[in-house]
Amino acid sequence: MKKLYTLILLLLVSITGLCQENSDINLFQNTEEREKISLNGLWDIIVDPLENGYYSHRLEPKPDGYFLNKKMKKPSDLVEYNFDTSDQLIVPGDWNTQKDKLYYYEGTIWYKKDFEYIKDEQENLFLYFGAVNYKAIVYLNGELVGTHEGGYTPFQFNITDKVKDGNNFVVVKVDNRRERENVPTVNQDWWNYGGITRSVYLVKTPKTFINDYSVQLSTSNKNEISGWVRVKNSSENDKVILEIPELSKKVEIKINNGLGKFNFKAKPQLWSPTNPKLYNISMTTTSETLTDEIGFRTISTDGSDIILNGMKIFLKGISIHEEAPFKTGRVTTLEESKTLLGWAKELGCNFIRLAHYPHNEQMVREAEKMGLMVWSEIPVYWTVAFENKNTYKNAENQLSEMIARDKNRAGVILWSVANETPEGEDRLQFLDNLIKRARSLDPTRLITAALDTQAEGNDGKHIEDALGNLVDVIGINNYCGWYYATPESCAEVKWSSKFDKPMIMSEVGAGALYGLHGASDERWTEEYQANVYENNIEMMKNIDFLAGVSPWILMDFRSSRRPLKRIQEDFNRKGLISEQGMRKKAFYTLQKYYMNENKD
Ligand code: GCB
Repeated sequence: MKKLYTLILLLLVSITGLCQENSDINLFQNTEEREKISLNGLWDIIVDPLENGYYSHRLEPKPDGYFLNKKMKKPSDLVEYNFDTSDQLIVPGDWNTQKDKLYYYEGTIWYKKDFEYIKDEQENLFLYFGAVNYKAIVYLNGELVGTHEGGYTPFQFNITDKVKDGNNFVVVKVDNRRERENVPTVNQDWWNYGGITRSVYLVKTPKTFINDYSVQLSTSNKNEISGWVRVKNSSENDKVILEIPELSKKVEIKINNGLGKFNFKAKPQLWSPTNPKLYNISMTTTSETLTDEIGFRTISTDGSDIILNGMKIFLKGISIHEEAPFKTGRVTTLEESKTLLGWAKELGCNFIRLAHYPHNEQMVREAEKMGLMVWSEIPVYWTVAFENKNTYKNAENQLSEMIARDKNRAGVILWSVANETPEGEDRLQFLDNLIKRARSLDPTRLITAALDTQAEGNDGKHIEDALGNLVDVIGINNYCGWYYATPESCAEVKWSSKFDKPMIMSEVGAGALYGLHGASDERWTEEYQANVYENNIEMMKNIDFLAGVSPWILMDFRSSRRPLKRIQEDFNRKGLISEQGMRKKAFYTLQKYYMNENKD
């Protein structure tokens, strides 16, 4: 029966052609490895809480807004702003932690950067942003080139026809105001770091260029590698040569209407946490060669088990926010990502939950190299406006951009569509649509969501939220011993589920201030936090459908919901490590559990 179902699903996928190669998202694969000019560094900025540089006093868009980057030419000129003598901010980076007066700022800041360019008729030029939180309106030399909404995914614009020989300037209006219809919505338990938070590049390509590709194990035969490559401005008879030297493969791919599909026999070593093997690949056309590192593996479920490469695996994980260790603010360097991931490894993890939005690409690539399986999610968090069509479109776009960027990462095993959303018809329809979209873009990975909607019975907790029907793996967020009950009572809590599916305890935890010691029933002490972990671990050992754990959270992180002075000081203190890198007692409690856990 199961086999028949899989067969029908595969047929449907191939008949309808619903696959990532047909995605309308236009994003480069592997931007870091392309020929590019970095626009990172200092940008001139103007803080504009009233959007004076955008709207007239009649609240109409100004034709001569700040994006024109006007200069005074003669003494009688009136120009009430000047980028060249303004403040500056570093890109990539959030603005909140760069200037004290911007700590709480939510609104518009204009960014401007000058650059020199020598035009080459044989080339295309793109302006690429790793991420801007939240809304970006982008101008080149005073002309609009495009807009983007959503703070955690990349976007790019073709500026070949707009760039000039010599001096050019980019202006970006960045607005991180929270709005009810946005994704995320107005309330969230993390800092709303604004700004151009990830790298900005000018990416050069030949006229005919490889835009995107997918290379992975075939879903129907694990002795085959299959995929596709998309070539822009291709002509008839164009081809791409795909090489994987270590597997002695050199494959010629014919391009038809910009798309080339391939499928060939190969027996690569499979990627896994204990052997995170990646292969160097290259793709060559007559005008360029692109390289990447690709891992191959299979991921599926069987009843309540998660199956990696045909074998059951228990996910020993930890949740992580994209917050920089030692200095707070957004992660901006590879070293910061490596520090966070190194701590996860030290804990004994083979899995990380990257909460609550797509983290930067280097983080995902580094995790993959270190043998960490990844849960990646979009910020459909709490009570987004499920009934609103534009909110849905926005969420779907963020999901599609996340999948477009990371579809080649063997490390990513789970796409999560939501966190702690309240039950209801609009929500179920919204998430059903998102899940269908995720499956159509990527039929090779598992879909999950974190739920906090468990029913209470005399016999314990019961998982019956209808969302459980739609996902492959059920994430459960539960704070026994912190938001309810005493820590000691947690060991006895029993769980049951209506679904024959794997469950990941995607959040569990308690707050503690590093260095605060006391009794194990005294809030905020390291002892209390460790007590909560000890008892929740006992509880989890009794859940026979438990396939993994990712407690909340690796490191203390900034949140404007956490005002308690002397303890929180604007930090959510549920970290196992303080923001200064100090390990709390519970770090060792979880480490001991993972080191002794031989379920996989
Ligand atoms: C949750 C949320 C997470 C919060 C956490 C907490 O359930 O998913 O974003 O930070 O609880 O600390 O309350």
